[in-house]
Amino acid sequence: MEIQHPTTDRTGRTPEAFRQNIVNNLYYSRGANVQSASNYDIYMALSRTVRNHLVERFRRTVDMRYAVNPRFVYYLSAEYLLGRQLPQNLLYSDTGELAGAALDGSQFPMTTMIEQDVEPGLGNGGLGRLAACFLDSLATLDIPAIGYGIRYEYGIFRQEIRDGYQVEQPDEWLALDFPWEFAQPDDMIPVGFGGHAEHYHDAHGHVRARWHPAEQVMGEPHHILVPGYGTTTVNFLRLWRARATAEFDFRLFDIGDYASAVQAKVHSENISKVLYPNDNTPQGRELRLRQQYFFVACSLRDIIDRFLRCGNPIEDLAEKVVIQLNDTHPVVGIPELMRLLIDEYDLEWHAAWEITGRVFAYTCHTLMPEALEKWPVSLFERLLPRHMVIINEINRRFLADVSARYPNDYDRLSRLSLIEDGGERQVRMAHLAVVGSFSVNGVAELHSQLLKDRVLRDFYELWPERFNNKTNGVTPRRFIRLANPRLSGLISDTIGDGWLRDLDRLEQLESHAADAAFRAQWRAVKTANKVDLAAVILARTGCVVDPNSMYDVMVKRLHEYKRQLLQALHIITRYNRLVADPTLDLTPRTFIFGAKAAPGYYMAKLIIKLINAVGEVVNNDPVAGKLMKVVFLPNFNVTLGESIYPAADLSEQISMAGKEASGTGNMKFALNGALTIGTLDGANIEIRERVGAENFFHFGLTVEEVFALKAQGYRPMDYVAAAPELEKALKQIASGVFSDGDPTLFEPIIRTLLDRDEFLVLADYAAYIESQEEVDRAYRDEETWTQRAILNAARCGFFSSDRAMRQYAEEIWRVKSLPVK
Ligand code: 26Q
Repeated sequence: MEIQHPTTDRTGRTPEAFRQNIVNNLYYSRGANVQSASNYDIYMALSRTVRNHLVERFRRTVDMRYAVNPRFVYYLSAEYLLGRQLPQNLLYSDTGELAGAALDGSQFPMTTMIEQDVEPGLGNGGLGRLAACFLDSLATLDIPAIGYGIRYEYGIFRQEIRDGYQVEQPDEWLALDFPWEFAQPDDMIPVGFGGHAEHYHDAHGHVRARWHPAEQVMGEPHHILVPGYGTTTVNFLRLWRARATAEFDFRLFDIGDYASAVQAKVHSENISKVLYPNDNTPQGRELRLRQQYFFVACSLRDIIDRFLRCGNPIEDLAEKVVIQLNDTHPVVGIPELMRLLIDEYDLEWHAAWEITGRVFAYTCHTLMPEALEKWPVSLFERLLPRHMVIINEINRRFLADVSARYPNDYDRLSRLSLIEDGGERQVRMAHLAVVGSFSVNGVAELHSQLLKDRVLRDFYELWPERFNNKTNGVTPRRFIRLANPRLSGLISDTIGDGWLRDLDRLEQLESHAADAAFRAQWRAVKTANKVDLAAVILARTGCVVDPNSMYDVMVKRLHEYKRQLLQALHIITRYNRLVADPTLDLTPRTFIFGAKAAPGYYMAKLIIKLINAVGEVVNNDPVAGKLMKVVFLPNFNVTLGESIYPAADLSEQISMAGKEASGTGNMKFALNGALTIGTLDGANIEIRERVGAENFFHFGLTVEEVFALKAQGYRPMDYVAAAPELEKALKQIASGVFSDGDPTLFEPIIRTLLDRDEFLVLADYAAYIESQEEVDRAYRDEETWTQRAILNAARCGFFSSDRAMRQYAEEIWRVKSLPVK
């Protein structure tokens, strides 16, 4: 059959054609007409119409790559936090104006349409959002790339705040049809679990192994298009949904066993049911390991099939395929590829290991020892018996090499081993990742250095050439252009619109920082964004805030190491100063928080309650309430972030030094013209280096000082004794000032702070307060503040994910951009 490619745009780019397409979609796929249509009908018809505009580019991208057979990078990630698709796809397909014209004068305004667009929350926080930014940049750079992940039926929970407490609600993002995906039920891939490995002699008399899984599950692929900005390329994200095998469906007819057949089906399909809501603390549940193996097995099968379909021989896999592992979550891919190469493609161990080690590259996103994933050997043996045998063999050969290099160094062997001994034996996934990859990268300079010096030190001694840094970045399309259209307009009016694909051009704003007229425009943008956010705050919390006050913002996952508590102590201190002296001339501030806590993280949830409780007291105080407000915005997610970053004056990045691998919110704020108050942690250090120390409020212990203090024996009480205001704040929390006189409620918080204070909140308190006083003074000089804000944005072009992806492409992947002709 001759395949006809469309030579003209089938979708039509005139307002009339666009309108007609909406009407046709409405009529034929919704069975509705304009008179009968609901908001959702029109939203679906509009989204399908917009998607159609991307399909032609997508087909051209796929067909061209099939013909050229280039080297591909595959990004494996258990999480993707994509954010809303409609505004992005309107922008990237350049149909925003057409759509606006089509809806103009109807009862279906664009804002209503966008409100219908549900964001797929298939991730927890930084790591998942980074993956989404990377996909955006890869497409924009025309790099042949495919993202692989899991199509969770329930993404990150929806957070409600009731009586100051977090309440989790299921995220039913698929309750209505999701218009942006293409399901491919005709392209399922089988995945095995359990059973045993059998050894047999092949035709040549060689001993070989074959895995006989006890259980089989099917992976059903779903595509989401990933368009590049300002280019023809449209890549895609392939997400796997778990489906029971047809066999189960047949068994359902066996009435005698009907109930257990349905149960078995449910068991299979549970794999992609829900995202684990932990961030930076792994949960060692069997289902989680099943999720990981499920999506990795489907993805590798898919990658190899695509490779072979292009006519390549399996021995050449590493020439055409490079796989980036987003943290340890997909690391089971290493033994899985070994299994495929050895058991299914008959390669010798040595050849298979050589290929595997040239295919995988590993990104580490953590510094927390407890966040390093480990799985009990017993669980592995039961779920993936063949993989456990392969891991043991990898370990045996690896440790033999180490012994040859460091004879009789048994401590080193046990430190390096892929298996942790002593107590329950566990597979160390980060060790497996390093041993099986040719590249190991951290996500900011400091983080990469700490990996070499501490977390993975023994491995660095073995293979220094494997270690490298790739500082994170964020996409300027979503986090400036879409989130902050006012600022984007001002920037484009000033320096043209080339910055959207070349963020270093923001440098050209620098000379305008000295121009009072430009500063006034910049301020007008910020004020308008603050007015918009005030409306959001009012709608979500009922709290009235003053857009003329400083917006001091801390939005991120709730974690003790991120130290939301430090900000809470600062707020209480300010409050006390105002109550003590109502004439005090403090800079008016609005403290804005947004944070989800892992549902099982007791302390994190109690900190949310504390922040709300402090807000309750402060906001209702006749004196203090005039000069400060504390708001906690429920359900912080990508969409909410898009209305918060543009409105912030001050960005809080106050983790204990040595704990935040990079942070990416810090970049989003700086690019939107907020100043940062922060510790010398993660990418804060690089932001400060670039914007200049005079445009950054830094405080607190450095990593070296943190280590020294801990080594010498940290005594939190010393810091309480030295700071009467701190002592007072703690006493207030402990005595029930923020809990209607109940001294028990926040006792656990007081206890962790006074007993152990693992994250040195009290040690950094005084420096933080002092730095906040400096912020107060600086904010009063409006012109200088604005100048500093402009310089922050102008000097942060480096933090574009385009730059990050270029570095990965050149320095790790050796993949080239391949524009669609
Ligand atoms: C693992 C096993 C079982 C269940 C959950 C997990 C799990 C899930 C998510 C472990 C960790 C995460 C997420 C980690 C994360 O978001 N890390 C952040 O990554 C960002 C991007 O590199 C950095 O900017 C942040 O500093 C880092 O905290």
